[in-house]
This record gives sequence, C-alpha cells and structure tokens, in this order.
Amino acid sequence: MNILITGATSGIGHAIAQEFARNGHKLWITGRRADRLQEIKETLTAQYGATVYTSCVDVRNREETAALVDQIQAEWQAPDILINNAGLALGLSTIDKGDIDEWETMIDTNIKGLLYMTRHIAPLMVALKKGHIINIGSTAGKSVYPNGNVYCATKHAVVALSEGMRVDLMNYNIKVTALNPGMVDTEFSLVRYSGDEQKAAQTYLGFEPLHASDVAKTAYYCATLPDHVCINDITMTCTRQANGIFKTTDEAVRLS
Ligand code: NDP
Ligand code: 8X3
Repeated sequence: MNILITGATSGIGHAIAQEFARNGHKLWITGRRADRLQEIKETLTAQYGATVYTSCVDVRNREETAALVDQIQAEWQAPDILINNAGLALGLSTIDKGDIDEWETMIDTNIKGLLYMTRHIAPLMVALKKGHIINIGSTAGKSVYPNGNVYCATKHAVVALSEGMRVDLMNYNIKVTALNPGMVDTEFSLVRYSGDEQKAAQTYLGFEPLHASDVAKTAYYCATLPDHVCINDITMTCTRQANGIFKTTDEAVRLS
C-alpha cells in the first residue's frame, strides 16, 4: 500500500512510518524539518529496503499542501492511506490567561492543517472509490482537562471531523478512523513546554506511558483489516491512565 503520513519527523508519525516500512509498504513522509525527513528516509531504506518519498511541508500552508498533493497524484494517483498525524499542544493555562498566538498555532495545525490535507486528498480517493483516512485525535478529544482548553477543543474537533468524514465518504468506499491515544512519550511535551526538558520528563514520571510504537501498531491494525471492516473510533491509553483526566502511578497500584 501507499501511505502518506503528516508529521513523520518524530514521535507517533515516525513510529507509524517505521511500522509500515517494516511491513513492506511505500511511504510519503512529511514534516517541516528537512534534515529529519532525509535521515528517516535513509534509515528506512537501509533497514527495510523501503521506498520513501519525502516532502518538507507545513500543514498550515494551503499552497504547500496543495503542491504536495499534486506531486503525490502524479506519482501514485492517490495514497491508499492518509494519516493526518501532524499536531501539537502549546502551553497549559486557564482560558483567561491563554496566549492567543499559541491558540492560533494549535487551531491552524491540528484542525485547519488536517482539513487542508483531507480536502486535497479525499477527491483522489473518491475518484478511485477506495482509501482510508486515519486521523490522530487524543483522549483530549474525549474529555477536557484543566488548563487544556484550546488543545482539547482542537482534538474534539478532530473527533467530530472524523465522524463527519466517515458519514460523507462511506458512499465512496472510504474508511475513516479516529485514533485517540492517551499520554505517549514523544516530543509532544517538549513542544508543549517550549523545550523545557525537565518539565517534559515530569509528565511521564511514576508510570509507563504509551510508546509511539504502541500507537503505530494500532494504526497498522486498523489499516490492514478486511475491506468490509472499518474501525471508526478507537481510544487507547496506557494501563495507568483511564481517560484524559484520571491517571495513577505504579506506587499507587503497589499500595492498593
Ligand atoms: P511530536 O512532537 O513527537 O510529533 C509531532 C509531529 O507533528 C512532528 O513530526 C512535527 O514535525 C509535526 N508537525 C507539527 N506541526 C507541524 C506543521 N505545522 N506542519 C507539519 N508538521 C507539523 O508529537 P507526537 O508524535 O506525540 O504527536 C503526533 C500527534 O499525536 C499530534 O497530533 C498530537 O496531538 C497527537 N497526540 C499525542 C499524544 C501524546 O501524548 N504524545 C497523545 C494523543 C495524541 P515538524 O516539527 O518537523 O514539522
Ligand atoms: C496528548 C495527550 O493528555 O497531553 O493529546 O492531552 S494529553
């Protein structure tokens, strides 16, 4: 299969690229960091003999996303699978103290970027009457935690848009999956805390969070089910987390 992944330069997107490459699929990986894309391409090619195309694209940019899709159409006609993964959280604060620039970046990336990619790719899938769109949502799209307001709202939007896409595209034999992980140890917290490594590390203290590879395996599972089966929505957390609000620690489990 031909797999297009946004935000494949680190974390979940990178792990998804590894999982599909390991299983012999062709990849088109994207992100803003060209050096990382090149490095990942070289590794996946050397390790698995994978065919990997790379494009340095900011999903917030309509022209860049349109140009990317033109290139993909010329090479593949359409991807079999689009994985809308690129996304981020910036900061944590109550709504009265939020940074409006950070809000805009989260909305532009997590919602509008996903929409641009989908709007460009969906017609190619519709024309072929096949395809699968996997949107990486979050437990933050299922319940709202304190200080998470705008990030959680963007992920609620991902869940709602996934439902909308599924309803609109099922007549064209297109699957849509919202894959909603809980806490995953990636560069996510480093980005959220503006590069503060100590704060980022504290996020995952006292329990084992999901690994990016756990999410990648789930994406792979959803992508390789028989033609008549579609996972519409899947929420997964580590064993120490129940949802976006409640989590526990190894110590609490030991004392229980
Ligand atoms: P990372 O920070 O490790 O990866 C984020 C990826 O998104 C990077 O490849 C980054 O690439 C890319 N990205 C960010 N902004 C843009 C942009 N404007 N244009 C193109 N690419 C962009 O975090 P995760 O792997 O954890 O995050 C991946 C997705 O998973 C996000 O949507 C996140 O919301 C979601 N998620 C994460 C969870 C977690 O706990 N880690 C839990 C649930 C969901 P580059 O910087 O090179 O552009
Ligand atoms: C990322 C997980 O809990 O930080 O979506 O929102 S969380």
